[in-house]
Amino acid sequence: MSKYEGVDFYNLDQHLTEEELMVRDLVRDWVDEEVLPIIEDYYTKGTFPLELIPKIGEMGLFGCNLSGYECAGLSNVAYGVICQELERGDSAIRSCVSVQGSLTMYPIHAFGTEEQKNKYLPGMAKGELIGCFGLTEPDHGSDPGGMETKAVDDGDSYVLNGAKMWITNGTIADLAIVWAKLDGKIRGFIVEKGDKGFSAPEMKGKHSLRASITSELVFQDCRIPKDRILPEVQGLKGPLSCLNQARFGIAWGSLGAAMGCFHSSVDYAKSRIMFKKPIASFQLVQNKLAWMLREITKGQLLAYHLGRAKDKGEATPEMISLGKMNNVDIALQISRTSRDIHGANGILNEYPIMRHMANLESVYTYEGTHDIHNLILGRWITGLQAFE
Ligand code: TGC
Ligand code: FAD
Repeated sequence: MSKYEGVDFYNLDQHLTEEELMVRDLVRDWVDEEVLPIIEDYYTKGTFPLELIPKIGEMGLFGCNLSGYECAGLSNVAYGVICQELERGDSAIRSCVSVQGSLTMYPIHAFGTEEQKNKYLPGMAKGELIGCFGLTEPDHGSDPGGMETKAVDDGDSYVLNGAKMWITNGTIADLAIVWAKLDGKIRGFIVEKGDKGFSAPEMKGKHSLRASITSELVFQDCRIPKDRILPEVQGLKGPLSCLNQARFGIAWGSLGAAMGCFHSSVDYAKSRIMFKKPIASFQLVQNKLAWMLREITKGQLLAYHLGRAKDKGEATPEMISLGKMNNVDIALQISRTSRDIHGANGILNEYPIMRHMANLESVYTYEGTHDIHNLILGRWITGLQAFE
């Protein structure tokens, strides 16, 4: 395949700062050199490339848009372009970084005590400690407010009982942010690997995100010290605030998967000869390529504007929902069109297409399903909630 040079039809690069361009190029080269050569193998084996974690830490990508505690303090747009480049490698790599930064470091940073921040954040920024985020339960996915995991106040400890499911990084995590009801109110707790009564068995049998670790979290009379509660937030807005951060990253990340598929499609269409001509010379194929570029370009403008709004503190949850749902939707459609352009070859692991397509099926569902985001927008438009 030809060297990947990015997709920038509307010259968005002119609006990125030097720092944003530098980090984007650093991650782009790293993905080309260290991720793409190994990822199909990990995907086939169904395991996560753990050896990448120290380098991700060294590059300062974990919690990169947080400040202090040895975090890089980059802009939200920088975080976005990082997610974009990582997901061109594989959604699993972006997922690992999203969960670590947006879903585990962010709640400690936003809602934790000074002691908690000092204890966990520097190690997490370096990738020495890995975190996960336990919100979803076997019977509560789109409606996390119905969660059944409970915490009970017992002297100098809290005792947790319940189960979480579909938890990215769960089995490899050193700590988990676990959302549970204490006296009927949702609270965030920090559970550490090795806490008695806590286990995190890996879930197997996935056809999607195969290079990502997905786990159950099980709490059976799991006793944790009182100083492991996140004191500064209660209610569903705690976990939902974290989701704003991660959904924002996905709005960018999904574009990376789409760009990878587009790049492969252009290359393939120019070299594949049928009816004695490159298939790129046929109008129907050009129509598909033009449509891909159109949707990627619109998605980029949306993500960029959202990022600058987030940098100014002006990105609302509904704006983030629109970004996540639109960009994942078009990325999934682009991956399917790309598979079509590659013909039978499109199903081979020689090309990244089916891997991206299968991954994007999960991305379409996690962090709020496509239709949950439709309903969030429907509520914003009409003032009427249609969830129940
Ligand atoms: P609702 O009445 O809307 O809100 C309850 C309270 O939360 C506040 N709130 C938010 N706060 C911050 N950010 C947001 N986006 C917020 N949305 C709502 C709201 O103001 C209210 O606060 P207060 O103070 O009045 O109590 O709640 P609801 O029960 O009607 O639920 C709304 C709904 C359905 C939209 C929400 O439950 C939802 O988003 N469901 C989807 C669940 C979801 O996205 N789960 C994701 C799990 S984590 C994951 O998938 C990680 S994948 C990681 C990877 O590998 O990359
Ligand atoms: P359901 O809620 O059962 O939804 C099924 C279908 O019903 C969907 O089409 C949905 O849109 C529709 N639906 C539901 N409610 C309504 C409604 N009111 N109106 C109309 N349609 C509706 N969770 C975590 O907490 N942490 C993680 O790290 C994490 N990682 C994940 C990794 C992977 C690979 C996957 C696949 C999931 C992960 N999740 C994680 C869970 C994810 O957030 C949930 O799968 C998601 O929120 C949807 O929940 P559900 O799968 O139970 O689907």
